[in-house]
Amino acid sequence: DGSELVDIDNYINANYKKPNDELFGIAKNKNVILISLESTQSFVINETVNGQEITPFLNDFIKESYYFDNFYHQTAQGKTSDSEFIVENSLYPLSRGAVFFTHSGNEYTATPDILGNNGYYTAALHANNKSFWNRDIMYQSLGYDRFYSLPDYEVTAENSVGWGLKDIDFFEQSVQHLKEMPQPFYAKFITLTNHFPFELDEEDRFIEPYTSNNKTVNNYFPTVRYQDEALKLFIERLKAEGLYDDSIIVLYGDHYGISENHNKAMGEFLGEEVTPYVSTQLQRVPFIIHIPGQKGETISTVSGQMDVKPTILHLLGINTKNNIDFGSDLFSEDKLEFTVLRDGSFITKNNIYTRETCYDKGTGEPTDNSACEPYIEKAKNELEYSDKIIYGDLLRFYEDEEFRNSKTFGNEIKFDSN
Ligand code: GP9
Ligand code: MN
Repeated sequence: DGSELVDIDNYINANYKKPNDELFGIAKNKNVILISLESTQSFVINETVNGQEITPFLNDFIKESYYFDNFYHQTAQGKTSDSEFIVENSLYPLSRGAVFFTHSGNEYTATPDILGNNGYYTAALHANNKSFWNRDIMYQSLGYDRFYSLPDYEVTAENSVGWGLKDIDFFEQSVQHLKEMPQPFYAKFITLTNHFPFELDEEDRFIEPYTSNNKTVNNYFPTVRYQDEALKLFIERLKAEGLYDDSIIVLYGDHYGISENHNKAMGEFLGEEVTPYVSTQLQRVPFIIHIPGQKGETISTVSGQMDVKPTILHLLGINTKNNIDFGSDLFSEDKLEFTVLRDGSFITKNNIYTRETCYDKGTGEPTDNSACEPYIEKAKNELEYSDKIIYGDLLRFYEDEEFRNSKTFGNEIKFDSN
């Protein structure tokens, strides 16, 4: 039965944060263009290599958008697929394996599903084999109407590099698909060129590589720069097609690009040793929301991929009060600054807890455990609750009448002074 879900639901309810009055529904019925930025970490934003900007387009774009500079990826072995899972379900991925493979048959209440019920057409676009990461199966469980995959693109030797179709060509060809979609649409784009080992053709190299003795780290910068160019051209196309003003554009980094194997060269680039503290801070990925007519601002609230689902839904004016979301609306005035990574590390306003050590964010040095102590149990609980949902396929009880009734009962016996 759904009794296990009732406990979890009580926890979720207690953590629910009400939406920001001014922004709730600000983008009602607008299209949503969601873009997954392959291997893009926050440290490249507003940064240079050999004196040249790494992300000139994004550096400008964030000035007219909401930019979250303390936003963490929460992925594990499922990499890109984990990021998709987290972003659209507000659940944690699994600590081993990829939930896209292991639990694709579960019931979910994912963003595409919800938006489909709210009059949206939903599509995922990615120029790779449809079965990669089991996407063709999982996307059905997430509620997608359509998956534009490899056969929907013209892929040749000339327009490919590394893992496949180059980002510029991917976006260019995707505009055609976008134009054919009924509106409002929710369209998710998954980029590819900035993928390990960061291969690039000479003609696509807008900046020179970094110069350390680590090829991976060196080559990362030109592919990030290439992706930035692809984004610039895509936005220009959206403007030309008249789609820009009718859409909110949401970008997020999927996971790290530079693993801990490259700490030495990364330390060289950053000018500081990559300690466990620095390494955790390197798990920040860009999160950007552009809303037509809104000036935007940089927001430094501690946040993670988990928070994307309720944030988007609230902007579209869709209530999330009854959802089983572990994240919360990033615009909510009482958002708790607390983000848990899949390895059990967590980040609060003033501290980072990783490898059983509590760090002070002011100094980056280990500090007394007492500052982290109150959150240790909470972090563990969240991961366990989320795992229970996935292993027990508990969201299948979500629509269940018995669960609904017990839930209503639970709510009614609470005293609410409002
Ligand atoms: C593959 C692409 C890359 O389709 O999403 O996957 P990754 O290796 O980053 O998980
Ligand atoms: Mn990826």
